[in-house]
Amino acid sequence: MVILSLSLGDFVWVDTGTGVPIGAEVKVTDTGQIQLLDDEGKEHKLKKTNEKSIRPMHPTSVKGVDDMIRLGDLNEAGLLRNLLVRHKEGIIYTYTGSILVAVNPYQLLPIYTIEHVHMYTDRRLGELPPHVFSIADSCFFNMRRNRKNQCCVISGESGAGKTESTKLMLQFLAAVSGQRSWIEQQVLEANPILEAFGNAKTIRNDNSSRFGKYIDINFTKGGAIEGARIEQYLLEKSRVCRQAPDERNYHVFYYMLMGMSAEKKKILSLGNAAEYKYLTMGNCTSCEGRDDVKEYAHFQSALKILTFTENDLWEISKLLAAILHLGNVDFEATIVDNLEACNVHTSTNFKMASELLEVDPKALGKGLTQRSFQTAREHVTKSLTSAQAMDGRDAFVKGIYGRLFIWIVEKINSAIYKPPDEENEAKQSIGLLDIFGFENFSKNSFEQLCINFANEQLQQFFVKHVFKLEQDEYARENIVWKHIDYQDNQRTLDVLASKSMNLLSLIDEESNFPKATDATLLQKMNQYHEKGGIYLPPKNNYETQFGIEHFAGKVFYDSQGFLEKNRDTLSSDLIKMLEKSTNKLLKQVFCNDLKSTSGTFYHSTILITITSLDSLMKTLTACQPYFIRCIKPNDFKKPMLFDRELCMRQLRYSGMMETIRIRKAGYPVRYTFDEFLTRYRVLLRTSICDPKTVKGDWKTGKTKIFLKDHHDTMLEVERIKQLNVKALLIQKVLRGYKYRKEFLRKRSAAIV
Ligand code: AD9
Ligand code: MG
Repeated sequence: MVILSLSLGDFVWVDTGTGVPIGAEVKVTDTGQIQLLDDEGKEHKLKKTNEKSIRPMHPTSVKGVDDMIRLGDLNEAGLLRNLLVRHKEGIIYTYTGSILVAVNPYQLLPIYTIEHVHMYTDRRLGELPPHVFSIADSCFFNMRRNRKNQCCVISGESGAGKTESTKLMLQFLAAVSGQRSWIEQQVLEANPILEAFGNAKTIRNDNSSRFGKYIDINFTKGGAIEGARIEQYLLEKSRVCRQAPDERNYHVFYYMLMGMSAEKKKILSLGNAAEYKYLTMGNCTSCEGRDDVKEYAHFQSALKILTFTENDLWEISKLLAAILHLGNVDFEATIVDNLEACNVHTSTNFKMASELLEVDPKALGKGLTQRSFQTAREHVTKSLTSAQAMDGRDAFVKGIYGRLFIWIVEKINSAIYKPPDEENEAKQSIGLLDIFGFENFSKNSFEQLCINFANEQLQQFFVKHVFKLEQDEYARENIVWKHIDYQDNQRTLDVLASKSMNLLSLIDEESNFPKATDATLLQKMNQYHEKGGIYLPPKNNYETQFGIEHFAGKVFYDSQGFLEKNRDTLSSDLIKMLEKSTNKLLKQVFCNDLKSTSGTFYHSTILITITSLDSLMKTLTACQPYFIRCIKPNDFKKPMLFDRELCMRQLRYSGMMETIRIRKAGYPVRYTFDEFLTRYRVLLRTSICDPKTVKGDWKTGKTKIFLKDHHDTMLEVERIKQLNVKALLIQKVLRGYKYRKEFLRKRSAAIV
């Protein structure tokens, strides 16, 4: 009987019937009774606990292991407890082979010092405890060893720690690539600028990235950082005009209002955050733990480092101030020719907005309250209702901010990116991908659909790399292999973007029909996808919500506003007005629109998203990838709190269980015979080539040799040792040679 064989201090699994079995220790109570104390501090009386629900725990699960593939209890409970016991001890990193799992500690840990950088430099993965620096070092090492570009895909939901991990990777790469040079500093300081314009406080994360980024860091042949290029994806523009409760607009607005000198603010006629509608929609203007004054100072110094001039900052501030003033502009409803119309309420805000945009106030007023269009025969002007005018104003503001953001990223790139010259061969590079995490709010809209689509693509990249290509190659190389099943999200991607009449193409097509509405869109989606199972149609004809079965769970989207959001239309009257503006920066950020002769300013958000994600996938596919899976341990941004259910959900949808299985059974490192021989020839006469030493599980295929991660580490460590021994020998020989030459010289001198 299991219970009777238990002794004090033993660890067991208890299945409480409520989910994944929990770990528990056998203890004795004050009254001398034996009981189980589980990982959450709950007591279980042995008498009441059904003995069938108790299983002994494998020793590896008691204290936890560095690499999940070493777990004896290879099941969900084992995997979850491993992260939990480590988290309790403040250990946030765990490997699954070469994939890093990082649990957000929500506190500053003393593990990112320069000593840690040195410690992890030029050490193979697995030699030291798991660390994000080790992944960065491996990317750097492999880039040089295999002469192949590397990338690191950092995923996880909002607040899980992707952006922080990206910054730590960058910090490490900058430190190991050489002395702190100007370009390295520039690459590092691009971040505070991007975050000022693209990050905001949300309910999930006080510094949530509202755009995706891919930083491609270029290195010289010697391994020094030569430059970098930043690609940005899908900034959430709606946040500039609207924020959900307890959320803020982009950081930069608050920085400016808190940090700018009083004189400058006066010129821009700026007050406090509380005075602006665009900053108070979420009823939250400050962010605990974030000092906007200090951040503004940092932002300003970063701008200088990235070669933005004082004047650039002033011009940017003018546009930001114009946005805030525009947000406070009111419209008065009137009736013209029996039709609803509106007038701009001429306030200081309105005057300041036109002054800062350097446009004629009359033209701005007209542009905001009327819309002109061309019919077959004539040019017609139509008055807008005040609601329409407000929408048009918001679209204008989003247009300015979105283009300003793109201009800023381009300007940063012009400072840090050195295009390859003709003589130079292609650069070596390491790319870091940090996008917005998967989102599922109580109300989801078009923005969430785009974000989640991007996350589906990334998940597919992971699935392809870790499961599909891997197992295909075993088959090609005739390696004996038992297929491992995995959750493939390809079907969701097909419904979203590949199948004919896929959801994204339907949205885009409908956006092209002037008469289409969100309701007609929904009808079409129902018509083509009702029965597939991935698309979940609305429950009845009045419902505007549809659902999608994503890899990370079901998400319901409200179709209202989809077409308008995808069209992202800007009034052609306002664009025409900008032609006459004397504001240089404003004209520059709109230069493509001003050049356009089509007369419509319709950008398909979906088309832009698909095109940029396709190009990202191509880039990633051409690299050797590393993966970091960030896990958010609780919803309260609290240290030392590990919500088992929340973590289990993330581990499940990221496919961690199957990943461990394949990494445990598989051979993720491979070389062609030639490559292998060239690299490890030095080990030929060492004990490592003795079949007794090289026990274990490696395989030879038709053209390649297949290894486990730990073999690779062992071979590299031994190789370096041998090379060092050889180098010492050579030194000795050379020294002997020098000594002998000197001796002969002296002797012949003596003879003479
Ligand atoms: V989002 O999808 O952009 O909303 P991220 O990027 O995944 O999200 P982020 O990196 O911003 O999350 O982390 C959220 C917060 O967790 C940070 O602001 C830190 O306060 C905290 N964090 C994350 N990682 C670490 C860490 N390694 N050490 C200390 C951390 N704190
Ligand atoms: Mg982020």
